[in-house]
Amino acid sequence: ASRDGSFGWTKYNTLAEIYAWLDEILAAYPVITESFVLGQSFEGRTIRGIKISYKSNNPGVFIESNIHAREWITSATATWLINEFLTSTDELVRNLAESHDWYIVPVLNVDGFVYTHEKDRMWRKTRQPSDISTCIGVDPNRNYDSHWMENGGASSNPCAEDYGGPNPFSEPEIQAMADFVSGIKDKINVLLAFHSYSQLLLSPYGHTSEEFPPNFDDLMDVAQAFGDAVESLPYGTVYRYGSSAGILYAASGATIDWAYNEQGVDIAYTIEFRDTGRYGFILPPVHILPNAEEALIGIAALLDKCEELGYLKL
Ligand code: 0X9
Ligand code: ZN
Repeated sequence: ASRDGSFGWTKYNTLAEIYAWLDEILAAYPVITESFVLGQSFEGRTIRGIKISYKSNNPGVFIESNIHAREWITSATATWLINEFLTSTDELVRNLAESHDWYIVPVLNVDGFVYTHEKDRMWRKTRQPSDISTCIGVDPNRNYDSHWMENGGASSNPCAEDYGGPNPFSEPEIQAMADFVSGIKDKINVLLAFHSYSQLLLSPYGHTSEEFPPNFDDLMDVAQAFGDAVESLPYGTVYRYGSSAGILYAASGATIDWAYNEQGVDIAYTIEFRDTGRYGFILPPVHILPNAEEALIGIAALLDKCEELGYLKL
């Protein structure tokens, strides 16, 4: 089956389909791409990623996707981006693809993702049982050891959707992510965490709205570049931006805050994709291509602004 025929981004794919497609891509572009493994999930699945690198000494961009199981638009978008970076003949895309090293994990919460396909479409968390409750799973985006459980940014109730876990890194998926990213942190200039929905670009901090990160003005300039670029497309889609705790709600122990605070990644955002609530997590597949195109154009503008502000130095 041709990649375009079987994986045309007209439907949402299962983990098995995504991994089979990844293998085809890796086989088709053996020089440019490299497979990597973050580790194993609680249920024993492999958490896979792909590195795309056209030349040495490029700034690094890490994309984490589908940490929340039900946010299917994120892995659909991440896989489309991988395909564009490898196959597009558009000048803007070629330049974007070839002037950065890309580390892309299409599905981080693999157990939860499979569960959304097989049992409960609205599942969010991991699938590890609790010692103190019959409720299952931890919110993986509350499980990092940066301001873990602070300021009401996560729940200590195992039945809550934002349960932070019994301790930081209780979830093997998050421990694996932390181990991998900390091992290459000097190569990572920008980290983007894909989520849905609400059309937002969220910067650190998540744990408090009382304080702002040292380079907050730059983070907002970069976010505005993303927003302006997306809005200029024919769809006219509007993204709002601000700090996570400032414009959304307190969320402590999230990926971007850990990357920013503990790993020295100075540019880190949570991107909440389409829509603004009409369909929410159950976004019809007809949105995949326009959402992905917005992500591409937005990320291109975001990285241009990062370059201009001096954030892509090696
Ligand atoms: O609550 C979350 O984890 C994210 N929203 S979602 O609807 N996709 O669950 C927002 C997290 C943003 N906060 C930080 N990154 N700190
Ligand atoms: Zn999410």
